[in-house]
Amino acid sequence: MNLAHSTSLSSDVLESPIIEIGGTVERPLRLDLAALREFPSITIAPFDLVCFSTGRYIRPMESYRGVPLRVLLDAAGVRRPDNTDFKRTVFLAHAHDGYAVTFSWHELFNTPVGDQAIIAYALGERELDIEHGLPVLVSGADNVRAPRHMKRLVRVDAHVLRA
Ligand SMILES: Nc1nc2c(c(=O)[nH]1)N[C@H]1C(S)=C(S)[C@@H](COP(=O)(O)O)O[C@H]1N2
Ligand SMILES: [Mo]
Repeated sequence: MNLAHSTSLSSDVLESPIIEIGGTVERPLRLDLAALREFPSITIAPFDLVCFSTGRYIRPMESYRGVPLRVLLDAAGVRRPDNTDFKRTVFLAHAHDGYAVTFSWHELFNTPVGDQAIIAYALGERELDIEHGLPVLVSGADNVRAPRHMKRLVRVDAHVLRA
């Protein structure tokens, strides 16, 4: 029996997911599910999941509940006093499988997209589990939803782009 393999399998499937907020922030965060639930949560409206690349209709999604991404970014300290770097900051969100998507500071903090970009832990009446993507990073205001419906988010890093 391959012990290393079985150890990584069990930590994948059984352990509660951890989310990290890092990169160019004042206070990097490392949150388990219990810590995530301490933050104020919102729900987003049900929507149809559609793939951007193929136009394929995937399935209807019920209302997700979770913590707005910008709430966590604020907790991590994205804006620094006497510094306008935030205007050139983008956030790269990484999933367990290497899938990654961007958000910009402006869309999260200064457009309606930010009102509905959440890290979700519940769907309809049910708690999500890892099999259903827990935790799902979902952008509820996107025109086509699948690209930023990211299953198994692991971290979000702030990057300040150079002009
Ligand atoms: N973690 C992760 N989330 C992801 C993806 C991925 O590759 N990895 N692909 C996205 C894309 S392009 C699509 S079309 C949908 C596919 O959703 P499904 O796998 O639930 O059918 O998931 C989105 N979320
Ligand atoms: Mo897709």
